[in-house]
Amino acid sequence: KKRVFSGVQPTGKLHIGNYVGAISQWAENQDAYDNIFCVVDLHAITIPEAIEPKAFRAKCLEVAALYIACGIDPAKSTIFMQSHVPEHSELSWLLNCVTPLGWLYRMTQFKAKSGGSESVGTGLLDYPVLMAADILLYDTHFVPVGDDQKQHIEFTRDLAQRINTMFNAGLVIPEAQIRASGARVMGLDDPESKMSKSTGEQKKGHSIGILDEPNVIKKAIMSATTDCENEARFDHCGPGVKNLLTLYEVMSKQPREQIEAEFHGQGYGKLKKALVELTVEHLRPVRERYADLMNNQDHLHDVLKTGADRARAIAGTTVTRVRDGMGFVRP
Ligand code: AQP
Repeated sequence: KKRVFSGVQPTGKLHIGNYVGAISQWAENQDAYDNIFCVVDLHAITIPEAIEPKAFRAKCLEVAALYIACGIDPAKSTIFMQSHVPEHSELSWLLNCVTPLGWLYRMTQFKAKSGGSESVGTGLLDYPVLMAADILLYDTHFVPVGDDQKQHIEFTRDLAQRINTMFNAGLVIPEAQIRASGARVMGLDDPESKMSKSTGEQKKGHSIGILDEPNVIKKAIMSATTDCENEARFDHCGPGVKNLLTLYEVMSKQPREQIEAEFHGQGYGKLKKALVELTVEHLRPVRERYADLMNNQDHLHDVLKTGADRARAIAGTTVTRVRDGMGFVRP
């Protein structure tokens, strides 16, 4: 089987964009691949000002539990905490030394998150190298992610090619797996910008949290920004309505023509109400499974331990290959 690797940072409020763009895809395709899913806690500290240790620890466990609650089956997929596998940090250093600085300065995520400030941590600039290490450690073929991660996957491919050429490291060149619809869910309050975990935590009505209660979901969708016409056709409507239609499409799995026939020319109230119902019912079992998992955290810790053991076994062989290629003396 081909191998899949992906992860989510344990920061902010996990939202329907993370679910649609990433986690639900992982769950749906589980049987087709050898799956490795990681809670990327080392990435989360690239903005250290946002870290409060007690809340951070809880968030890491929350994300691991959410993976399972969203349908990732530990019997089929390896689930682990990035910091439990030290090879991520080690390969990251080896890759750092062959990464041209200019490649990192070009990354749009760094530009957006640093805002041009020189006082941000070096880890923020280095984020794509750690992500490349995550992916390359497991000889990954496919990386299912949202649209915003495209540039980081391109970077990973370029870096793998560079180290293969320089040191014959034999790294597998991965490919991004980005869904055709729903790869970039937009903010409900501002359909011009991507739905984001940090904004979702600060601003009510920006996102639909995966764990939000039905009344919170209802409020967010009913107050979503739409435009003043009555267009509900995918190729002719404004960005706010397109966002709602796309969420409806992904969760209902109905063809576009059927959705357009149902909602076009009807006023957006009908679309919003139907989307509330669909979203609440879609996320209800996730919330219930999540509550069960948090009530018995021993199971969660067992899953993470088993996952880290398997991940380490694979990661260790890759690091040895790269070390050998570079000419390090074996311990
Ligand atoms: N709005 C989105 N639509 C579709 N997919 C999305 N993803 C993120 N936002 C959307 C995908 O979710 C996965 C995990 O995200 P992450 O934690 O690695 O990345 P992120 O960019 O930090 O997430 P946020 O929500 O944008 O957080 P902040 O507020 O910190 O910037 C990835 O596969 C990502 O593509």
